[in-house]
Amino acid sequence: MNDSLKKIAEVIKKSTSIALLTHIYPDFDALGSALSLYYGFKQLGKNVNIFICDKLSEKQKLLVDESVVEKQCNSSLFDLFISTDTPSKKRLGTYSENFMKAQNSIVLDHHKNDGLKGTYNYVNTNSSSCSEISYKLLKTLNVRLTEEIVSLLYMGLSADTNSFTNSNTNKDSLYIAYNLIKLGANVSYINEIQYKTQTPKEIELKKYLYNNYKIENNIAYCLLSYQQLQKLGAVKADCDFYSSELISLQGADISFSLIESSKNYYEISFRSKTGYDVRTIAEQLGGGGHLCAAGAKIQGESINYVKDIIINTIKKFENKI
Ligand SMILES: [Mn+2]
Repeated sequence: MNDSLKKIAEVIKKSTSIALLTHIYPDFDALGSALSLYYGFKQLGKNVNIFICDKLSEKQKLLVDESVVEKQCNSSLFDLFISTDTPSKKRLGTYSENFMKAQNSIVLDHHKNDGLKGTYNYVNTNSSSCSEISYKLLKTLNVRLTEEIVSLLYMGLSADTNSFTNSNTNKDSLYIAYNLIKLGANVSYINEIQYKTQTPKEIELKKYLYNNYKIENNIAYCLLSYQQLQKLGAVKADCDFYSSELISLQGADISFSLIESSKNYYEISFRSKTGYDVRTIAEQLGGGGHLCAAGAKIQGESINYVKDIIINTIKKFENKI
């Protein structure tokens, strides 16, 4: 059951020290939704810290000030925990215990909930991004929407709609984008970094993708072992574009990337064309997400063994919606 943003704003106003969390392997929406709140709460005079377990990609570091992110979380210093863009406890990674044990907590999300519950919850699966929810919350709190804040929100909104091309693009997401631009979001810089910049590493990673992807019936995929990942000098976040790049292939209805992020630990990212549901497939593998973009994390003895599990799961559950 959802609490109103007004109620959530009251809880935030009453708190003094806030810990902000978001999901493991944060994407731009995770960063936009959490960091915009970070700067907003600072304005309200709160003591606020943001904790993220994983390393940011090279591109993310061009749009986000990584130096504000902290690693060591001492729960006793906070009277409120807030998680953004995260549907399950598992997705909070090493901070899940801090969140679960918190006296006072808030879940803000736009995924179908997968068990993560706060003392207060605002989950809206009709929102294209969690950044949209952060925007509404900051407005409810009467925070001054600075250029820095609206740029972070626009970054998240634009990323989760894939620059307003995904099926979650609608009049609401475009109207919020319009407002963010009106308030000074640095659209051209964000677009330049998100969609028009290729770092040398990204080109190497694209080469790897196009030399190694496979297409089996209507499924396009690419495997990347831990050894390869290290050889490419990349972290998992650098390869987040793989599944969306593959779904653009003609004939592919479902795509996935399978990345061994550390020895025998695999990250799967799914994409689908309209009419296919990858959330159900990800859920079968212990993950979650949206109809057209989902993910899961599994352990396995070899990359090919895990790949077979995924393909079999897709074949079993790919029924058109
Ligand atoms: Mn999101």
